[in-house]
Amino acid sequence: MTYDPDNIFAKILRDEIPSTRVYEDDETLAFMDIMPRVDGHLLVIPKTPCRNLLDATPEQLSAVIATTQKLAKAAQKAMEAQGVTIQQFNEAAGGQEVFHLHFHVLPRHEGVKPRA
Ligand code: DGP
Repeated sequence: MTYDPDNIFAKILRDEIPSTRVYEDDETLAFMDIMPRVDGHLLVIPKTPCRNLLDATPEQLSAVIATTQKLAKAAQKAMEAQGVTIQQFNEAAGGQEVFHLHFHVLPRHEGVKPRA
């Protein structure tokens, strides 16, 4: 599968469309999900082109997972959550809607189900 350089997250990376950025380093960017399924729902992406997990290099995966862990801890603390759910989808059949690798970080509170 090919990488479309005009996908929404590529445009966010280039600042062509607005986003609420919460973290950035040389390899990764994190921003708030525009359709949050829980309060504090954020997304972590690599800065380099990558369609999804199936397309990722070990270096991209390593950087994105490290940032995901960092932000899972920070989001849990900031939201006073008891846990964190990490989600990741690959290809349309796997539930992927935006074709730039991303990990969802969802702070979770006891008894609160994510919105559909
Ligand atoms: P998925 O590819 O199924 O993992 O879902 C993509 C997620 O991206 C979904 O939770 C909504 C979010 N999203 C879609 N468009 C935008 C956008 O323009 N800005 C932001 N911040 N999030 C978006």
